[in-house]
Amino acid sequence: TPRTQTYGARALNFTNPTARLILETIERKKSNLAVSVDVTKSNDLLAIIKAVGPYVCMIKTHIDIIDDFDFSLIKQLQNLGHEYDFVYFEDRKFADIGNTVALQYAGGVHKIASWAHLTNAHPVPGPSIIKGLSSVGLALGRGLLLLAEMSTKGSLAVGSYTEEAVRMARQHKDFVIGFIAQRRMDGIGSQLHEDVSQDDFLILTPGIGLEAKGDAMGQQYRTPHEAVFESGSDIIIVGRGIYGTDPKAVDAIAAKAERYMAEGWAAYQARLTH
Ligand code: BMP
Repeated sequence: TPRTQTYGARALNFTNPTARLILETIERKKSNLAVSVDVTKSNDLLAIIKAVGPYVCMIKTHIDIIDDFDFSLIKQLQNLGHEYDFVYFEDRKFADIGNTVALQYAGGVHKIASWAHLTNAHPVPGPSIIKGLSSVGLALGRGLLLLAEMSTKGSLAVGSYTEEAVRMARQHKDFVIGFIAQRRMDGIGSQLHEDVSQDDFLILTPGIGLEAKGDAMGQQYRTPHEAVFESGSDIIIVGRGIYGTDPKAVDAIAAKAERYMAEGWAAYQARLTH
């Protein structure tokens, strides 16, 4: 099963080029760490990416929180991506009708589809949201994650909602390559007599922290070991646990990234042999 396959071997489970690129990058860099850089100044964003670049397979952005955004920032982000060998995940959380999300994904100020390898969507509108986004992203080789679960206290993405999200993904495996979730989704949402044993989806897990248990706004943290070893997650997403409160403290930020990378990889290696 995917849980005990190496990342490199799993690249062959996918036809989507972004899924393959992510798995090959993880294998090459021996890092299943994604850093979520939620800062509001372009210069801080670039400085943090430079600091963590050697230790990550992925950088997750919220491009719409950048106060001084100018499209020239994108070229600089792409250069760093090539220099340090990681992919971009724009955490846009699309949630509208197909026609609207296609416009939001392709255009506006941020032109997400033109640079983000990966983005995500809430399954709440139903399969039409995948149709809308794939009408833009599929031909570009992009990938989509569905938010099957969330890390926050009181999340409504549970039970049959989560199951339906997995069913939607199974119907669109060319474009939907995985989930934002807190655990593996293997077998979840499968219909009677359906063979889903060969299904592979990437599980990306936010709400990861080694020190805090949560924040003042409902975020809940688990450790890399809990996520990757116990729950079978593939990629840990870490934000404030790495960049802390001072975006200028780049040495400390690099050291933290190295630590999370080591913890995430150790948990994966333990998983392979258990
Ligand atoms: P932090 O590690 O600083 O708590 O940041 C977590 C990041 O992951 C944020 O960018 C947030 O938007 C995102 N996220 C989350 O925390 N929980 C989810 O369920 C889904 C998310 O995208």
